[in-house]
Amino acid sequence: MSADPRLLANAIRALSMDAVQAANSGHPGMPMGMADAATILFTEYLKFDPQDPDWHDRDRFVLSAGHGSMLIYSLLHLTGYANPTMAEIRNFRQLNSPCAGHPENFMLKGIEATTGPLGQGFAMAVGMAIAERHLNAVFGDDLVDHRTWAIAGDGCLMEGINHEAVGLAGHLQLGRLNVLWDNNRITIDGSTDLSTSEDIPARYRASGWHVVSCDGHDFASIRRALDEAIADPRPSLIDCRTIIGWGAPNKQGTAATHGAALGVDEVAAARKQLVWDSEPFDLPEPILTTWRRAGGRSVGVHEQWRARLAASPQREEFVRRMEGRLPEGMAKSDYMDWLAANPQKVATRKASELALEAINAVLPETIGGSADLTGSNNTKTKAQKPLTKEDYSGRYIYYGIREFGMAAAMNGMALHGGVIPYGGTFLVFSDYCRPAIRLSALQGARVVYVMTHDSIGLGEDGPTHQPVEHVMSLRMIPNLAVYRPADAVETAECWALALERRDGPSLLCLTRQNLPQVRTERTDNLSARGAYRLRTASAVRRVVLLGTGSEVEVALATAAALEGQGIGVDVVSMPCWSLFDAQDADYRKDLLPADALKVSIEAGTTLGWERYADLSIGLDRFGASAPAEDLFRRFGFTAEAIVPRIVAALEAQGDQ
Ligand SMILES: Cc1ncc(C[n+]2csc(CCOP(=O)(O)OP(=O)(O)O)c2C)c(N)n1
Ligand SMILES: [Mg+2]
Repeated sequence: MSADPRLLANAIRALSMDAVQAANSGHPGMPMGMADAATILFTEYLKFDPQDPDWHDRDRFVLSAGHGSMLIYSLLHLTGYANPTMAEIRNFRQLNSPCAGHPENFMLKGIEATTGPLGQGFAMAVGMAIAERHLNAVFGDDLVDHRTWAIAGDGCLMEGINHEAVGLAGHLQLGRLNVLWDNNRITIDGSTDLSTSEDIPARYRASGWHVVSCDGHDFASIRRALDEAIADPRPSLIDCRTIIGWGAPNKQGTAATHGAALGVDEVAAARKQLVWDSEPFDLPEPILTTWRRAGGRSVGVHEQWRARLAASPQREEFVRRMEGRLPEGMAKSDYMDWLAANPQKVATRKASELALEAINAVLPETIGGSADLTGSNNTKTKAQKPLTKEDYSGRYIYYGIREFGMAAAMNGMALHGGVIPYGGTFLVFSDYCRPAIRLSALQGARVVYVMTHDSIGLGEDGPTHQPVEHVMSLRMIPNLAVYRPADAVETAECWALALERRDGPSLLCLTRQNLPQVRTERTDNLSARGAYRLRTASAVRRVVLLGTGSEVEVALATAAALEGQGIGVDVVSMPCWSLFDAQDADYRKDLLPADALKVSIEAGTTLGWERYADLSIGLDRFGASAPAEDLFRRFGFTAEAIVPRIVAALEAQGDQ
C-alpha cells in the first residue's frame, strides 16, 4: 500500500459528509466512524473483483448498519465498480439514483443484501455463511472457499433477532463469518448508557463466538484483530472501538452526527481537520489510483479460480446452481401422474411432504428446515441429513425456536445463491418472521415459507395458535406469492410454482387437517393462473363460489346443496391471489362474471375479499379451542350454514 490508509479512509469520509450535505438527508456519522476499519477490510482483506461483481467465490460483505449506506457507496465507487458513478453519488437519496437511502441489493452490484431494518443484515450474513459452508462441503475448496463479512452497529446487536442469529451461528460454528461491530456507544437517542448495560462480548463468547477488540482508528490494531478473527475457527465479533463522525471536530462522538447533515460550517471544519482540500465529489488522483489498485487486488486469485472452475468436472452443475437454474426436465413429474391415479386424503402439510420427497430427490440445491416444528410442518424428507458443524453437506437445518432468525438466514442463503432454502413454522408465527418475509419480497429472494396449521382448522390448540388475519395480511406484502392450496394436487402445483419463481419469495399456507383430493384428472398446472374453475354449474349459473385451501371442500358441498335447489353454482378454487390478478381481463371476467353472485369462503379475515366477492363468508374474530369440526360448525363453515345466506342474498338481489 503506497498511500497512507488514513488518506484513503478520508476519501470515504469526504464523500459521505458531502453526499449527505448535498441531499440534506442521510447518516454521515457511521461511515465517518467506520471509514478506517472499512478501508483496511476492503484494501487488504476482502476478496472481490469489481470487474466481475458476481464472481461466485467472492467474499460476501453485508453492511448491516444500513443507515451508513454512504460507506458502501463510497467503497464501491473507490474500488472501481462500474456503479455507482460519481454522478450517482452526487444524487444520493434522489429519485432514480442507485445510491438510495439504504443499500438495496437490486440497485447496485456489490450490495449483497438490502439493509436498514437493524439486525437483519447480520442475520442474513449468517445465512450467507451457512450457504458458503454447505457449498464448500458439496463442491470443495477449489470452487467454494470464501468468507462472509458484516459491519454491524450497536442497534444491530441490540435487536432481538441478534440473539437468534448469534445463537445459530455459534451453534453451527460458522468460523468464516466475521462481524465488525461499530462500537461507538452512540445511537439516535444518545449514549448507549441510556438503554443498555449488556456485556456484549460475554454474550457472544457464551454463544460460541470468538471476540477480539481493536482501536477502530488504529490501522495496526485493526489488522491484528482481523488476522485474529480469520485465524480463529469460531465466528468472530470484531469489537471496533470507534468514534461516530470521526473527523467532524465539533460533532464527532455525539448522536448529532448519526442521522443528519453536518451543516456547511461543520463540513468546512471537518475538511480542515482531515486536511482534505478537494472540492466536494472531487477525488485527488493519487488517492483514487491507490483505491483502484486495491480494488484490483484479487484479480490474480480470481483468474486462478476461473482456471480451477474450467478444469472441474463439477463445473456445469456448480454454475447451474449458482445461476439459480433448475435442472432440465423438472416439469415432467411422475409424482403428478401418481397422484391423479391414487387420490390422497391428507392434510396439505402432508401433501407438501409428499411433494418435497419428489422435489428433493431431483433438486439437490434445496435446503429445508423448521423452527422446531419439523414433525408438524412436515418439512423433512427421508433422505435429508441434518446440516451440522460436523457435516455442512446436510440439507436440513434444525433452526431451533428462532422463526425470525430462520427467515433472515434463508434470505441470506438465497442471496448467496447456489441453494434454495425453505423453512417451516406455524402460520400464526409468520408474525415472528414477518420483517424478514418483507425483506425476502423487497430483495426478490427465492425463499419458500412452509406455514402450516393455517386456520381454525388446526383445532384444539385454540386462538393463540389459530391464524385469522394472517393469510390476508401476507397477501398485502408486495411481491410475495401467497398460496393456499386446496388439496394434494394443488399443493404440488404451488410447490412447483414456488421453485420456478426466481425473483421472489413464496409462502405456502397448509392445513393441519385432512382434506379430500378435489382434483383427480392429470392436467397442466392449473394453480399457475392463481384461480381456476374447479366445478361448472349444472343448472343455470347464478352463483360463483370462491374458495381457498380447506374451504374449497366446503364450497363444493355448498354448491351441491344449492344445485339440489335448482341454483346453478360454479366453484372457483383460488390458491393464489397475485397470480390471478396477473391474468388478462377476459380470463378474470370469465371466472368471475358480472351476472353471478360471487361468494368467497375462507376461514379468515374478510377484509379484502370485496375485491372479488359480493358476499364474504369468513372469520372476523379470534377462534376458540375445540376440535376442528366443531369450530367449522360453530363459525359457519358448513354447507348448512352457508346455503341460507346465499339464498337470502339471491333473494335480496332479486328484490332490487
Ligand atoms: C428495526 C429498526 N428499528 C429502528 C430503526 C431506526 N434506526 C436507524 S439507525 C438507529 C440507531 C442505530 O444505532 P447504531 O446502530 O449504534 O448506529 P450509529 O448511531 O452508531 O450509526 C435506529 C434506531 C431501524 N433502522 N431499524
Ligand atoms: Mg452506535
